[in-house]
Amino acid sequence: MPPDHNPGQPHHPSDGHTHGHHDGLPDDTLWAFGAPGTRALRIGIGGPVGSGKTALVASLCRLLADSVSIVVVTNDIFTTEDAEALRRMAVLADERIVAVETGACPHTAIRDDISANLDAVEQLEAANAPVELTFVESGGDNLTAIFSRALVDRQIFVIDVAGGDKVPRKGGPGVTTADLLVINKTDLAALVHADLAVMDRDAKARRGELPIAFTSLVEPAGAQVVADWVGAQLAGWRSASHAHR
Ligand SMILES: Nc1nc2c(ncn2[C@@H]2O[C@H](COP(=O)(O)OP(=O)(O)O)[C@@H](O)[C@H]2O)c(=O)[nH]1
Ligand SMILES: [Mg+2]
Repeated sequence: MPPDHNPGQPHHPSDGHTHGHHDGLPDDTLWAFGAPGTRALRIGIGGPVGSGKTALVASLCRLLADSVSIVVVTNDIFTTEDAEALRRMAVLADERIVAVETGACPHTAIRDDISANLDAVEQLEAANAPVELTFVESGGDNLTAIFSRALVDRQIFVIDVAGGDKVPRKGGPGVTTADLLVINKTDLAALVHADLAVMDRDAKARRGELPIAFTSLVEPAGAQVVADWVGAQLAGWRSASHAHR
């Protein structure tokens, strides 16, 4: 059970708590506020524009939605394009997908002023109850965008090989600290002369023991390795809830 959890007191970020008091705890205790298992597991999906975040959300929904109740919040700067794309792909019922329009600063809406996202998440989870898994796709901007631990329990950072094999070496908090680093578009590696072994080595140097997944989402089961990781997180979330009872 997470040491900071108190079942009698909802731990809401708007009452001034931050994730800072989690510092130094083992990663498995880093669930966002609230009792593990009493709500959906929330997973953030961040990374630069075009790296494949929406494609990953779509693939994960295709792989998991038969067995898990899923909702998705997308963040776009001025449009609801990602949400519309997911609806067109019909990976979930329309009412399970909601867009937050973030205005100028997409990273602010997932890291600093998370209230619009948290409202969207809570409303979506309530309207589609019971929800087991919530994805929050960030509006991509650059390598620095990460999610507040008050918004999501786990975060996946997606980069792609098309930017060249230097990207993991450049580091940044997404590459370095995300719970899972996805290096996408491996199908394009040869075309852009990106060396996957170099990306793997540099990413490991930045991340230590944290996991890395190479994907090609143009392949039908390209996201299976990520779906397996999500399944393991979900199992951890559920067993944390049992341990808590
Ligand atoms: N070749 C290739 N294209 C991909 C892959 N994943 C995504 N794409 C394409 O990359 C573009 C951007 O993907 P999208 O999911 O919208 O990126 P986002 O901005 O991070 O959400 C789209 O045209 C996708 O079809 C991949 O693994 N391989
Ligand atoms: Mg997108």
